Amino acid sequence: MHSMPVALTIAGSDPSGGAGLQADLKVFHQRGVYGMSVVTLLTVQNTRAVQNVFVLGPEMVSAQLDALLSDLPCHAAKTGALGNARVISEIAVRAKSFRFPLVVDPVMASQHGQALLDREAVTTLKKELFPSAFLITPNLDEAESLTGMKVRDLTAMEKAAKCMAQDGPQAILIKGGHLEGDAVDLLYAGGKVQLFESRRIKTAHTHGTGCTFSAVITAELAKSKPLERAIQTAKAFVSQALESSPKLGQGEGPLNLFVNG
Ligand code: PXL
Repeated sequence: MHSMPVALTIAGSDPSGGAGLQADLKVFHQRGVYGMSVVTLLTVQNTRAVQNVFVLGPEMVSAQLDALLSDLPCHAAKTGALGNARVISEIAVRAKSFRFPLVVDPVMASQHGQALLDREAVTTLKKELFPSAFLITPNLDEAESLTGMKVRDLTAMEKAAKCMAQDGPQAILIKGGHLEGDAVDLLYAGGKVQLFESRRIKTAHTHGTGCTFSAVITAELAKSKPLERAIQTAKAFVSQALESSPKLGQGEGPLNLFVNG
């Protein structure tokens, strides 16, 4: 364990503080990890809707990254919403020399369905960034976009994970949160399949669930925890955070990021 574990999020801004880089930083802090952030895009949003998205120029993204990594330590990083192919390419060039695990959360849309990634950028994500990823964490919709397969049950999840492994990430975790029944996630790593189950929690307040989940995993990796432990911690954290969501705002509110998971 590092004396002060440090994690980095490369993600979009959600000014409502429930998702995006704001959620990531809160989660890093809550898990005892010093958090840094590189902004890729700005959203104008509240719990009701995303009103606008502005993607930064790739040179601004890479300049932020270079400023941080030429100065501060970093023990794990994650990516969230990346906006477009040019931003992804800039990050991918640098990710080749990361000496710490990179978690790629292939965010494609906001909670309300607003696109946070161009269609053409999906190919760039797969071809350029996935080879440097330690872990990718697609949900069912993202797994479908990434593979062109229908992914709605465990058998298809296993097939899709094996398909995505060919793009180069060391581990693939497909989140089954939108399956019928219990939430079952499927991990494919080192040629092995493993399932992680948790109870389904009924709540309208799910804004930032995916960001929170991948941020907990990244924080645990920054503390040198093994991947399976990190996933278990993330599932427990998200379950508790959903169960005790503070019901803020008039739309789909944030989770309770004060839990101990
Ligand atoms: O949860 C996906 C996500 C990621 N990044 C930003 C978002 C959202 C969802 O709303 O706003 C900036």
